[in-house]
Amino acid sequence: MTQQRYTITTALPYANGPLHLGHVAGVYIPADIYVRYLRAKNEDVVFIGGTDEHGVPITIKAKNEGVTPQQVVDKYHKIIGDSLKQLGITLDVFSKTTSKQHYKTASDLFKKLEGEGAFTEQVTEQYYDEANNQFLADRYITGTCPHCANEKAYGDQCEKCGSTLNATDLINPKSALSGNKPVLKKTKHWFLPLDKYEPWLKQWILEEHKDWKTNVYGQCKSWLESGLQPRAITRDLDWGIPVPVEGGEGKVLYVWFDAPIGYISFTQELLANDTTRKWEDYWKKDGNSKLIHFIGKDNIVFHCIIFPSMLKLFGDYILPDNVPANEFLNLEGEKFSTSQNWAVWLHEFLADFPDKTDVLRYTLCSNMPETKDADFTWKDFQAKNNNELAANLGNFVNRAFVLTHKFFEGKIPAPSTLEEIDKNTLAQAKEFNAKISDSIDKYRFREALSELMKLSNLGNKYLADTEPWKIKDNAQRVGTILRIALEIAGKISVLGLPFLPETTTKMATWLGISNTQWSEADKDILLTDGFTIAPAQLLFSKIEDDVIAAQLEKLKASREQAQQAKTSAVPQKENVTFDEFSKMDIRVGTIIEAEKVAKTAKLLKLKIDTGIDQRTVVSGIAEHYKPEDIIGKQVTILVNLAPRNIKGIESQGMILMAENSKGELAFVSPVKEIDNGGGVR
Ligand code: B3M
Ligand code: ZN
Repeated sequence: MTQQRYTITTALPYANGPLHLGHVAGVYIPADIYVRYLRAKNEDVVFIGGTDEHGVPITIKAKNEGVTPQQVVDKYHKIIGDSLKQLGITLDVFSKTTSKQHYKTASDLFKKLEGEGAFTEQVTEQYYDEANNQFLADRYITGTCPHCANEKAYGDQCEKCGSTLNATDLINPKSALSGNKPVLKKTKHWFLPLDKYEPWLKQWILEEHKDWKTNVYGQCKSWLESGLQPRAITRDLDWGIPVPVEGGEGKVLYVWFDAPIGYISFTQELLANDTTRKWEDYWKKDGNSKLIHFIGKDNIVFHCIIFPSMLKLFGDYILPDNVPANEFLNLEGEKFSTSQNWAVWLHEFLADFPDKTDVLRYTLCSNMPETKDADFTWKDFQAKNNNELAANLGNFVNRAFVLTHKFFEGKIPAPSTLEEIDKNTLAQAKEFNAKISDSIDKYRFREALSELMKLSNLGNKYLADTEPWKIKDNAQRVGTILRIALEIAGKISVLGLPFLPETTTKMATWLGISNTQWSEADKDILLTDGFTIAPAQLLFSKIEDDVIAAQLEKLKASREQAQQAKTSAVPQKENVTFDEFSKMDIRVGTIIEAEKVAKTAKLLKLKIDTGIDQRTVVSGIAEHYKPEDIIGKQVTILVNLAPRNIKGIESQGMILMAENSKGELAFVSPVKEIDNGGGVR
């Protein structure tokens, strides 16, 4: 049998924005821990990543910013790639789905399957913008939601009530390109007949993969039990990989068809000039590789059902051995939201905390959303740094180093006779290799990391129990104790490498350990007698309260900014003529009386001196202004609005108000006093 190999993939983020901590905790940290662990065990691994550069949202972003889609994806590919590198994510390749190789591989595979009759073709009716001569992707159609009457629902989803929609469900559909009403037009698409694969998928997942994580298995089960439908794998769009067969003109492959093929094409790019390894070794059955996809929960169906069906069709390809998908990470108790700018962006974190990459890795791993959604808070980040990394691990290593310098001039002492406590401690320390390995093998990264911290606890406790600093006239005993403490630090430097690569690499260097292979941690003795260790230095510096407060402030401020940008981004209403505008008689007036309207929360009854008369206006501002505070204020009033009866009061006109993104209202008042009755034009 060929030697065991591993093909490890990370979900390809869309290149239309930077990464936030949710992506990192869900995908990259667990994948990198797993891969570093495999490499430390001398396993043969390829670690694949890159950006997903197709799809409608990228074209929309480009259009909004007045640049080409290629410019958008190039920009974010770089930001994402750089930030992952800085975080110590050791991908072997970080490519993009706009690469030449990818176009070739994806087209070839499509052509092959098409030639074999693997797809079905269907003609459907889709919205078409006649002014722009093009079919409209669902995201390019807006209209009124049939469920909640939101007038700005998209053709695939209403963001107000959360319903999934078909573009044809929208009332009053409008093209986002021309603003016109789109027309329905026939178009042909290729479909992947997933229904045909249902029996096989049921057997393969539900029977043969009971070992998958419960959240993953459960989602697959519910998909499979509700019945699979054929899925369109082509789109009418001009951004993507052209459909490479006859009749495909003007159409591209659906982004979710080409993106997972990226894992294959990126492996091809990685090994193109490799003389000892071939890409097939990591993808074809006789290469004996285990394929493992690290993804977030929203990608489960694509990686467990659709891509495996494709791989099976490709022929002699391997299928995923496991898909350890994570749930979501929240931020300060709320969902990450790109549009609301409620996010900690990885590249910004790295700019603010360039020396805290391990602290981030630690925080996100110890709080990984493995079985349920988890929460990142800045306070927790601070606590993990100060109370766990600095106070436990950092303190232990520092004490062992300080004492070795104090009593042995920094030279690693040779051990002598072992007492009971020494033997016990060494025996306990020895168990950690198996414990941590077992947890990582089961994709339980939180558990693995907590074991690592227990090893550090063991070291701290050993020093506290033996109190070497109190021993008088027994250098041998002190030497033995310090040697054991340093050996535990050595073990941590080996077993901690997947989690805290920067810290543990430092520790290994300080201790003179050159071989950090995983199996080394099984040894009682890792260190060399007499080696002069580095001077004692702090592994982790404390994070002060003001640093955390500043981050919380920044988070809130950026959300407010996003909200403001959104308000100003409300689309302009239809044009009016100057004559139409001139019909409105808007004047400056002064509030001379104000009182609440009984039994209402929002209404105030105002008396306004308009310069022409004194009149009553009912205004919905009671939640924003107290009656006593506004007497004497100048406001603007539309005086020729037809009188309306509001709660039994005749309202003669309307006060003009400005509204911010939070729905707060403010009077529109002249900035210098104007005589009542002064016109507004
Ligand atoms: N780009 C969706 C996402 O970023 C998609 C993943 C592709 S993995 C092949 O969540
Ligand atoms: Zn709705």
